[in-house]
Amino acid sequence: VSLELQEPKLYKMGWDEFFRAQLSEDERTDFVIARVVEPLRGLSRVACALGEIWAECPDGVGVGDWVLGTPRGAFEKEKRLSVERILDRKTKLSRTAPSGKRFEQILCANADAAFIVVAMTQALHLPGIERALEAATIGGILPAIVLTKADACDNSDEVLSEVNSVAGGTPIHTVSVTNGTGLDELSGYFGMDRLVVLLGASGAGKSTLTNYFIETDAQLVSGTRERDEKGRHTTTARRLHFLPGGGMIVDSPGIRELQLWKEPETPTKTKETKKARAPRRSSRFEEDG
Ligand SMILES: Nc1nc2c(ncn2[C@@H]2O[C@H](COP(=O)(O)OP(=O)(O)OP(=O)(O)O)[C@@H](O)[C@H]2O)c(=O)[nH]1
Ligand SMILES: [Mg+2]
Repeated sequence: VSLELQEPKLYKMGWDEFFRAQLSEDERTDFVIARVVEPLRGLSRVACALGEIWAECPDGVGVGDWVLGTPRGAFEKEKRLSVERILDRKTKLSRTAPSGKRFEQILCANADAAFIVVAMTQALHLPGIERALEAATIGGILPAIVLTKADACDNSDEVLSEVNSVAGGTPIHTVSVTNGTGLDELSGYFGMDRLVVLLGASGAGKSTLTNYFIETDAQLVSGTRERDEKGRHTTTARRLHFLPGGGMIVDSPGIRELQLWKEPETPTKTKETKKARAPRRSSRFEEDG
């Protein structure tokens, strides 16, 4: 399958010169290019010029990754891709996996913007917001803070000024899906086929926002506990969705803890240095549950 034939569809999925430039001459003629929409154990879901298909992906693949593979069997019929390699990432949102110190977990690859989603009705956790901002910035992603459930908040000014104190100039948007307010302001982030990843605690309203933008009820939503407004970890997988008007959104499971990932130091060759163990590959399935 030639690249030229695939590209009109790929551009709508965020394909650009950054990724194109990584392909060799051979890879421009014989391979299928796809974007990972849902990494799963075993086969993952990827979107390509033919639509959404199954793919065998290497370990360490993240939602949003661009991959390159060969069709297995009769491509049209079997619709299965054998992925050969993951293209270099333009941006990366990652953290240290919740259970251990040696895993890098990819929360999203190649996102253009990150919405740090915070419910105005939940107790604010300012250090969490700061860490999310830092993770986005380190990964090369434009962050924005989205304060949700404005309709159910009676101390908006207070919340806004507290969040403002840690925002460091990051844009803050106050929205309500219930009332339909503030949402138009967010549309700009999806323009030009860009990818926005949602990050935030359980119950913050990420899936509700996702459903609003994709104009379906694809993502399950459930109520928060009355006692403390905490969520129930309803979303359990990372999934990329296409907006009807262009652009993409990644809904994520609620984050309990966002520990920044640090690359292990590369060992210098001195007498004392023992052979440093390579870090284990990212566990893409480890979630806060
Ligand atoms: N009043 C009000 N409630 C909202 C709004 N947006 C979401 N909610 C409610 O908040 C609760 C949690 O919403 P979800 O979208 O499931 O939250 P989530 O961030 O996806 O949660 P997890 O999947 O557990 O991480 C649901 O009961 C929603 O109906 C809003 O704008 N106003
Ligand atoms: Mg959810």
